[in-house]
Amino acid sequence: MSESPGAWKRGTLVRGIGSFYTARDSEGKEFTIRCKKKFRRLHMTPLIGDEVLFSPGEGEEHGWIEEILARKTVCLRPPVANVTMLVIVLSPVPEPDLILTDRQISRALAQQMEVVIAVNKADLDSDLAERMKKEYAGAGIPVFAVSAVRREGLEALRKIMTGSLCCLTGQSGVGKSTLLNALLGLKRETGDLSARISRGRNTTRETELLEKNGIRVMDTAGFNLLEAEQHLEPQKLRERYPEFQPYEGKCRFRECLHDQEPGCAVTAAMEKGQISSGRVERYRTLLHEIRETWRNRYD
Ligand SMILES: Nc1nc2c(ncn2[C@@H]2O[C@H](COP(=O)(O)OP(=O)(O)OP(=O)(O)O)[C@@H](O)[C@H]2O)c(=O)[nH]1
Ligand SMILES: [Mg+2]
Ligand SMILES: [Zn+2]
Repeated sequence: MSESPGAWKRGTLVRGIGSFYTARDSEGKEFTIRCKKKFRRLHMTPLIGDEVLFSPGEGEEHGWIEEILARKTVCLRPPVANVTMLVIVLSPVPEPDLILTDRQISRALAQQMEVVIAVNKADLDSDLAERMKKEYAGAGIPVFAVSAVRREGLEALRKIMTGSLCCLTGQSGVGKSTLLNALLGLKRETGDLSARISRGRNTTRETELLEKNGIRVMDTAGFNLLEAEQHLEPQKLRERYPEFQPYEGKCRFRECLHDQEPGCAVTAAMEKGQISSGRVERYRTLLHEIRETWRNRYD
């Protein structure tokens, strides 16, 4: 094994199973490497998307992760590093859970990630994408209508994804893996909806970073729940709503949280139809939840 830093290589973690990871170097060559114990002592878990320095193994032998380089961004759910564009996939079935979507948007924007929404299965319902466009226009989030099975609407999505490290996320069964296959021209495993429910688990269980034709994108396991954010001050939440920004400082109270305060400019804008009422209502639900978590933070 090459022990000296001079023999270390640089790569991106693209897959991982247990303590074994696959690093891909800039030429696309893959190496199996393991995580050294020192990282566990430092409470550092390598994440897919991490840039690492590693000592390659000799022959069949695996190598070792030597350093994890500073992360640009980090997500806990799905657990990934360095994502610069979050692609939230929604579909008519399973039905969108917009509070889950808003939680993801809020966390992504807090790290200056770009966010786009892909409304898949447009072949089943062409209306949903239009509704989502209205819902998220104020937040400046582009919405794309696509059908992974009919291969429709893919070009516009490919175009916006090019040049970013993208991560597909969304509930189980919305078609993330099918969409990724269609975007990159691959044939990876996807799952039948009824089979999934009877098995009670996701089709995709491991995060994987795929690269082709200048697109770098992660497929992740779907999830249906995201816990309240810990350590977020309630008054910081409003900063993550781009559509509130034109009204900040215009409420009667300087510290207005846009909840039920009288003279609230956000409420007035919502009543005039200038801000989506759904976004405001879900913001308030999240605000109450974060307040509760914040109040109990020392328990
Ligand atoms: N009608 C229709 N069905 C689709 C489309 N895209 C995917 N599906 C179906 O949706 C089901 C789930 O697709 P997957 O790609 O496995 O979903 P996933 O989001 O990756 O799910 P997890 O890996 O469990 O998170 C499969 O039966 C797909 O054939 C689409 O554009 N239209
Ligand atoms: Mg999948
Ligand atoms: Zn207000």
